[in-house]
Amino acid sequence: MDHEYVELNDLNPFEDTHEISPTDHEDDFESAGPKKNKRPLRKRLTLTGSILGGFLLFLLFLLFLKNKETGLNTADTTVNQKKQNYQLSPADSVSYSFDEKSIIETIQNERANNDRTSWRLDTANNYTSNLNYWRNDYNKPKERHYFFNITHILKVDANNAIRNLTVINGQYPGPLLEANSGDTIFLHVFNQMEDEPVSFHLHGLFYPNNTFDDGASSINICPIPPGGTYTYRIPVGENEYGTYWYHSHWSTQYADGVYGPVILHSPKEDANLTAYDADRIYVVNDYYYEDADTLLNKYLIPDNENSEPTPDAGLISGTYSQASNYLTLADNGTAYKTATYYDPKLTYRIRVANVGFFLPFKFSIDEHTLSLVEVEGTLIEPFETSYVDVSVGERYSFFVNRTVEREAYWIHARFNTFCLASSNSDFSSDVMAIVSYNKTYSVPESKETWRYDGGTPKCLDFPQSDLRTLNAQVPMNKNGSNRPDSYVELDVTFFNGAYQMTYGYFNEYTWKPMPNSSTMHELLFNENFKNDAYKSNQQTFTNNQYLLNFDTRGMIVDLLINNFDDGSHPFHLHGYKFWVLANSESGSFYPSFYESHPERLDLTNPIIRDTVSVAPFGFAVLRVIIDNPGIFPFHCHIGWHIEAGLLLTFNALQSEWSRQKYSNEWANMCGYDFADPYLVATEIN
Ligand SMILES: [Cu+2]
Repeated sequence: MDHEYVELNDLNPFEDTHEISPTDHEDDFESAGPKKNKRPLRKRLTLTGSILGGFLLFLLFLLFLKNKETGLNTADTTVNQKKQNYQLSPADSVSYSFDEKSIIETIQNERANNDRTSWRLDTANNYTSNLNYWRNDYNKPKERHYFFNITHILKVDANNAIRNLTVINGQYPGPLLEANSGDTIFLHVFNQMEDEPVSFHLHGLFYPNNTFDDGASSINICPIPPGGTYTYRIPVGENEYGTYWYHSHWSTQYADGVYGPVILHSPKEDANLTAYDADRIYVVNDYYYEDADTLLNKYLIPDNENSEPTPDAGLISGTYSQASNYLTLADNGTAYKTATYYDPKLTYRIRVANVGFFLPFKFSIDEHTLSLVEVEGTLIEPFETSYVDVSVGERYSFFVNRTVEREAYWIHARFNTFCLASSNSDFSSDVMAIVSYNKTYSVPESKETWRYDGGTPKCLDFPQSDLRTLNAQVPMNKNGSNRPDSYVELDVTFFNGAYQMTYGYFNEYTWKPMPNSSTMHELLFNENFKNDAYKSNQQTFTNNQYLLNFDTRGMIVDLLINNFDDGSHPFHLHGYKFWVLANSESGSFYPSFYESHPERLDLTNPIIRDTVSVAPFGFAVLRVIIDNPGIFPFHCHIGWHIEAGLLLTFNALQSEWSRQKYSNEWANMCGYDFADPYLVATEIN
């Protein structure tokens, strides 16, 4: 047991304080473990020096017992020890630690003064890349070690609401992760929560030869149980660069704060872009005043078709207050809006990601044009626009040009409330942040040009045909036809099933997470599951897992998605990017259309991306080449819809990935009996 580990628990300021007797304490540890839908009382132990030694021995003994029961290895793999181990090879290994002790002390001091603001990450600084640092390391592959400590912070005054957040290293939102192409990211996670598992997914990354660590709970991996640690090893391919993000892939957890941006740098990318000397990312999300698991339990109830919880607010890089008086405070109000300074002498590359749970938004900067150059790691022919629509999970980067010179401007993320099932009059859909070109400035007037035109309300994304991949050719069948080697028709619906519960369906299949295991784990170790999936059947459905099995390297596969639902769905495929051959707000696409309606396909240089929104009653045709072995979920990225089962799984090249190495830690994490809010929700009658 590492001394610092105990000290952190002892000092934990995220927990309400009260004195407890040794007897209470014993009960607390004996009943440690997951508790369904019930947050245990937070307790802080205040121990005098005389009983500290005895307590430590007692704790070690309990941990020993607990390890014997669960197979967990919490005693000898603390984050601190791992940090020391990895520092043994300094030549090619860099650690990015965080000063947790300093954050804790600051928060404690603040609470003593009845002031709670330092739970906020300073995103105006943290979400700015140090380009020289990364460029100096080009073509020198390194291990990049990041350390995440996951806790709840209770009753914070977070953007107009007193609520609990789930946070990384004591702050909200999560820190920027960066790497160069060819590096390997090691994400060391210590789950310090008592009541929830956690799992991390880096959205859009390919995880070459290691999809065991993709992080999708109960699909690629079992989540990290309360008190557990795990290290995700994430190789970054030579051709992986651009704008990404990470989030918890456990249930609805990322809506409570477990997310952040990712930037991958590359000389190959730089060579194709205008030279730039500053790089900044904004993450934008819809925001709820209640915990996501509480909202999920209200959403997944009988006879509640398509009534997703309505967000209460929107945030830009973790901050925005809807209260108008905050917006008039140019300097004192910086805690209530994100204010970023642009040096007028520099060329800025600006990135934006929708890290939300439900709604798309329209991103713009007053009196600026945006020149889009990159979409989800794909370089495009520069596209000039005054705004860009961003659905959940999508990312863009662009250069900006001022059309009028002022000292400051508003950024707008205009949320599309036409996508809501029911309106919320408190939700101000125009979410704002500041860009200033002077270090001092007065608050500008809003010059937003978007107006509701009175037409039919629509929940639509950017026209994908405006986005043209740079220097690319669509992979075509060797026989010269428009048809791929194989296609899969996917009809998307939401309808009432058992107990009048509404679920999301691909064809007749809805997903439920496999309890206490993962699809990948079952495919490796469960003979029945393996035999079923691994026959020559391209489509199988076992234990609520809808699998598309492709075991020929290089085969071209099209997904023909017909959306028969009245909502938009931003679909995301893990570990791959797809060519958007078609994406239309009306009509359908059937296999005979390859010959009868070839005009519905864009076969020149359409956009290649990992997330695309399919309009209500619209369709999309997405083409992939099967070249990355592993297990990859394909799902709607609206958090509520994942939990409603709108998810299937690619089983790509099983003959290859099943021979890859996985760690004992990966295999041993399954079998832990964690509480599953999804299962709790479905128990309601
Ligand atoms: Cu959806």
